[in-house]
Amino acid sequence: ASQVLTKATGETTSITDLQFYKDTIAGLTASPKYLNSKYFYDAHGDKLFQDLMNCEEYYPTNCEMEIFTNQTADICEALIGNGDAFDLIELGAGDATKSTKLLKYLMDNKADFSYLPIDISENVISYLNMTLPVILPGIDITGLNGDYFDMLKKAADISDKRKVVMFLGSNIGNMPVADAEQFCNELRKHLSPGDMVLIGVDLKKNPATVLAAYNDKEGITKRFNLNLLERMNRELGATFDVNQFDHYAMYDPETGACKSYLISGAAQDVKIGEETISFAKDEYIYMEISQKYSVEQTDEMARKSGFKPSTHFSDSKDWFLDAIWQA
Ligand code: AVJ
Repeated sequence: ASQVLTKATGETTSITDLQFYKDTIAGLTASPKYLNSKYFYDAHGDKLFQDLMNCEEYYPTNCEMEIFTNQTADICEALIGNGDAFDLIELGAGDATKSTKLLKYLMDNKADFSYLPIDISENVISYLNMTLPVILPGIDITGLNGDYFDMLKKAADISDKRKVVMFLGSNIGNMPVADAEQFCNELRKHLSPGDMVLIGVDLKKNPATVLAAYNDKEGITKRFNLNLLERMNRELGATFDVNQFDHYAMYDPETGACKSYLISGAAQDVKIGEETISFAKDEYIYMEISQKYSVEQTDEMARKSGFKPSTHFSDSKDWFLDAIWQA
């Protein structure tokens, strides 16, 4: 029998109507099997990602934090431009630790802006709506929970001010290159001349450094991946035994693709809603890509999608790039 869920509103839905369920079944009945890493971020996943950002091997957050700490004024002055009021929209805001550096500078310097964080995690948006006004009294914040472009449209409906879109933390890396290009194209279509983008990109570097960041010794990345199976158990009533799956990460320095897989330790069947998914021993589920770019490739992607690449900000090791693109 199909399971029925009761939403916070009291409304009931069948799990088979959930987008999460539909995407899960599509991925696990495909060959080879895959899952969408955007579903990593439930409350447990948010916490595990926090732990990851604090772990020794995961360098991107520290690099971008160094950029935002040492070059706050230069970055903010570029965003403020001629001083006209603007909407500062952040795609995938997370805990906003990095952007808070910029927000604080903008508040201290009386910049005329509204902050519109967008995130796939409901948990993240309610947290930001509650905590940011405490940390930054007087901030004009409207958190939007949902997919990037749906929420970008909503943001455009709320206001017609100049838009500055931040897409930080190498979130763009969670798309294969072709999808990233298409994403930037679509982003450009949602913007007008005068608008700009601040994008954070993880750069190609020593392959061992990259691989270690996605294969940490403590096994946080493994738990981060396994959490998606546990989330299916929690939300979709799936029957995954996570002890029957192992994590495998690889980095290809030629293409810059860093990929994560879960490998089935045994032949096994897993029930999800009305479906039974069979795994062969050693079969993989493709979980996530974290694509790395060169600086030149980043500029190239901007141009291809109709932006003018302008200022580059990077850390002292040149491991990470925050770039400004003009619409
Ligand atoms: C949040 C997408 C930037 O790909 O580096 C961290 C997520 N995955 N470790 C990344 C992640 C495994 C992270 N992003």
